[in-house]
Amino acid sequence: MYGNDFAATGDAGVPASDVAATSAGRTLLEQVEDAERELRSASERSVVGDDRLQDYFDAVINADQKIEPRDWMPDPYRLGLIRQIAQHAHSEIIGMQPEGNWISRAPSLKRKAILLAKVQDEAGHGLYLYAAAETLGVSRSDLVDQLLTGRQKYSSIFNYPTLTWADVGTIGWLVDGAAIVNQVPLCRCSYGPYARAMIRICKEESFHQRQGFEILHTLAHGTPAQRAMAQDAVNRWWYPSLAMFGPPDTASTHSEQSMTWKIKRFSNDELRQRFVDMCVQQATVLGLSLPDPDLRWNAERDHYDFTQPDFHELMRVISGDGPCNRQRLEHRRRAHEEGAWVREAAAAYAAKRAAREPAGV
Ligand code: BYC
Repeated sequence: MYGNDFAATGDAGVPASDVAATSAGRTLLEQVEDAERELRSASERSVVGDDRLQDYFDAVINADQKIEPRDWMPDPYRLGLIRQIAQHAHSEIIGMQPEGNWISRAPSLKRKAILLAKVQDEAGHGLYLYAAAETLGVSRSDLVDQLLTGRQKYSSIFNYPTLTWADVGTIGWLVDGAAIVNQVPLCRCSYGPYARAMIRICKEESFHQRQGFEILHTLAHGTPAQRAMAQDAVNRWWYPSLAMFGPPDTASTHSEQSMTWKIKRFSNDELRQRFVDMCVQQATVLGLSLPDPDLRWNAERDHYDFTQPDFHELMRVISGDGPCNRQRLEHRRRAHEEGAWVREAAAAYAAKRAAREPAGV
C-alpha cells in the first residue's frame, strides 16, 4: 500500500518491510514517481524523424518515448486506446454509484465528508480520462452515448451491491487496491495523454485505498458485530476484486498487442498475482482473513498460491447480467437526462462569450 500508516507484522516467509513494496523493491508511490520522471525525459524526443510513418511510430515505442496526439499512429493503436480509455472513464463514472449510495448513511460527519470527496475525485478521474480519449479524435458525447446504449462496457466490479458500511471500506481497500496495482504500470503507457492522466489519478487513488483500509481497520478492531460485518464484506468482495484484472492470459484477446505497443506493461495474471501477494500481508495487519482455503506461500514460486475467481461469472457480468448492471445503467441514464439543462446552459454561455470576445483573443 502507498505510505502505510499501519505497522506490518510480517508473514510467513516474507519480510515485514516488503509490505509496501511490490515491484523490484519500489513502493507503488515510488513507481508512480519513476514514471513521472520518465515521462518528462520522454518528452524531449530523441528518435530521429523518418518518412516511413510506421517505422517512426515503432522507433518511438521501442525507445520508450511517448506517442502524442499530433503523431501519426496506426488505426488499431488509436482504436485500442479509445476502447481501453473509454472503458476506464466509464468505470470511474459508474464507480461513483456503489459508494455514492452510502454518502447519506456514513456513520459520522467526518466519514461523510471523506466519502463525498472520494466520490467527487472519481468524477474527476472520469473527466481526465474522457479528455485523454478526446485527443484521439472522438467526442465525449459519443463516448457517453456508447456507455448509455451498452456498446461500451465498464468494470465488472461496479455491478455488485454495497450492502453495509463495511462494503465502503472494502471497496477502498480491495477495489481501489486492485485499481492501483493495475493502474501504476499505466503511468508508463506509451500514449502521453493517458500516461499523464494516470499519474494524477494514481496519486489521488492512494488516498482512496488508505481511507478504505482505515475504515476496515476501525471495524475490525471494534465490537464483535462490527468485526463480523468487516469480515463478511471482505468475503463478498474478494473474488470480484480478483476478476477486475480481466480474463486469464490464455483468454485475454487484447493483451499481446497491447503489450507490444507498451500500453499494458504486465499481463492480467501477473497483476492479479501481484495484488494477491500485497493483500495477504495487509489482511494480516487488519486482522481479517481472505476467503480462500488454498491461499498459501509458495517458496519455489516466491508468490502466494491462490484460487482463481470464477471467470464464467466475470463474462456473465461483463455481458450485462450481473446483480446490479440494469440498476447502474438506468441510474446513469436518468442522471444524464436530468443534467441536460446544465450542458445546454454551459454551451449557451460558451457561445455568448465567444460572440463577445474579439476574434483571435
Ligand atoms: N470488467 O483482452 P482483455 C476503478 C473486457 S476503475 C469489464 O484482457 P484488456 C475505480 C475487456 O475490456 C477500474 N470488462 O482486455 C473507479 C475486453 O472487452 P472488449 C477500471 C472487462 O483491455 C472508481 C475483454 O474483456 N480500470 O478501479 O487487455 C472507484 C477481454 O479482456 C474486465 C480500468 O479500466 C472487467 N473486469 O485488459 C474505485 C483500467 N476485464 O473491449 C475504483 C484500464 C476484461 O474486447 N484497463 N474486460 O469488449 C485495463 O487495464 C484493461 O482494459 C483491463 C482488461 C485489464 C481491464
